[in-house]
Amino acid sequence: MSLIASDHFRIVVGLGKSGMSLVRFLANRGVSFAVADTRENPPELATLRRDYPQVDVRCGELDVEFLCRADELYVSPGLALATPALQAAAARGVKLSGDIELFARNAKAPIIAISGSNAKSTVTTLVGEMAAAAGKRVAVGGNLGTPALDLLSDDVELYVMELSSFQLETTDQLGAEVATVLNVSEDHMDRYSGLPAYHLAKHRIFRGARQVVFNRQDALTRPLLGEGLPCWSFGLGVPDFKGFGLREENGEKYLAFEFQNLMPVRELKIRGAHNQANALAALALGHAVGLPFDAMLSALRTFAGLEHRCQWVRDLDGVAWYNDSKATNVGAALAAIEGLGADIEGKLVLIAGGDGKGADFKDLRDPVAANCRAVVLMGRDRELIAQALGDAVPLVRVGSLDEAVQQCRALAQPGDAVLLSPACASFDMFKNYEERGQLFARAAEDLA
Ligand code: UMA
Ligand code: ADP
Repeated sequence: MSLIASDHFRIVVGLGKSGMSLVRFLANRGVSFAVADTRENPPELATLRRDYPQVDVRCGELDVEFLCRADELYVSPGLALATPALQAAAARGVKLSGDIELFARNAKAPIIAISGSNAKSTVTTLVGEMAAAAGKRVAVGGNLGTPALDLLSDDVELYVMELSSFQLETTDQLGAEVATVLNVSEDHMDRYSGLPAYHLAKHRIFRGARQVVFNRQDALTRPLLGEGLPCWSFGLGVPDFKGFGLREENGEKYLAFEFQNLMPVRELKIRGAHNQANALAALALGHAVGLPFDAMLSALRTFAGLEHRCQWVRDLDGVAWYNDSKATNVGAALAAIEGLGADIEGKLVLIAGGDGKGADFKDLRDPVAANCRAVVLMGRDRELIAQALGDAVPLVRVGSLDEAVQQCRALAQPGDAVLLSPACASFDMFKNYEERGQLFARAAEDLA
């Protein structure tokens, strides 16, 4: 039975991947609905017309009168709730909701809910692999991969969901078995009035949660409403009661839980301190839902990381090339610069720049000065980064990614690493971060 009233009329706003999953969900349950999108030709229009020709679709500027025919709007995470037409409809009593709210109301298995400014996809995938290693029928998705509603099935024993702040804005009661915000640093400042508003959106993940995981090294990850809930923690320090962390014994560093060493850190395939934190977060989430340690540790031993996240591309003349195209904000680039910078003999030659989404780049200056030989800058906001970096290291401006790769070849010395970690979104020059990463890897591989 679906927990959705069938006598109401809904409008799906936004016809991308999540919009199309809403269409399938509502159509399968016989709910009456229409679709709107501000774009003249939204990505799923052809699919909708082919599979659901009877559905009324309005493309182009949102029409408030049309929206007000609905009791409830399911708004794409890609559209700001502050959009005037949505606010006008809300002011006239139309409820604004989203796919994750519907997912939560209809999911029958426990949900592990994962948000944060960075590391969401890595931790979500890792927890999914841990659950699979433990023999659970697990469904993994959300902001990553398959849209939430497409995962719903009576067969699923555990949902592992990556959730963005945009998705959480339209979610009232998630009711997760365990929820976490992995870390909080500036991102999407073009959608939020500032860090407090973004922080508030992320913390909606804790609504209705039965357990919480927080990061001991980031106070902004502690739930504001967590009083009385069982709390587990992770961090790179020595763990205490209900904590996951690192402990050193006889010169060997271990992943540890409370007073028990679990596994030597060197057995992890993923590199860098940030990835040790990610492994600990995944262990904490898995432990909270009762996954056994042996299965979780075996998943940790085999997980080699995701594409475009500090991914090794090749070695050439003593220089290693890394693709970290997924670093679409300053916090992610900082983790890569500091994590990789500490791991190599020489210095980094960094490629940065793109669509900065309104970020402040000043936090890059000191880590860049400490770890980089030079920075190659490209994209729309390259001058903003140049201003923030000042005279920390030599800066080279380029007009294309191919030119950036050529410049890095000339600048890097044996022992160095070239790192694409842009601290920016890719949309000013590329279709998405995947395309940026693939083009970088191809250009690096083509170097002779
Ligand atoms: N758009 C319009 N008009 C509309 C609707 C959308 O102009 O009426 C534009 C907006 O610029 C928007 C973009 O289209 O940003 C994409 O919107 P969409 O509705 O087509 O998006 P979906 O394909 O449904 O993808 C969304 C998530 N996208 C965003 O949050 C921007 C996907 O996350 C998610 O995988 C998918 O739902 C399934 O759940 C992507 C993402 O970039 C990967 N997320 C951000 C991030 O990770 O930083 C939050
Ligand atoms: P998300 O899904 O939140 O974007 P990903 O797992 O895709 O997270 O990683 C995105 C980027 O974040 C990577 O490119 C990496 O450099 C950086 N990163 C990974 N782990 C951490 C961490 N624990 N803290 C900060 N940044 C991280």
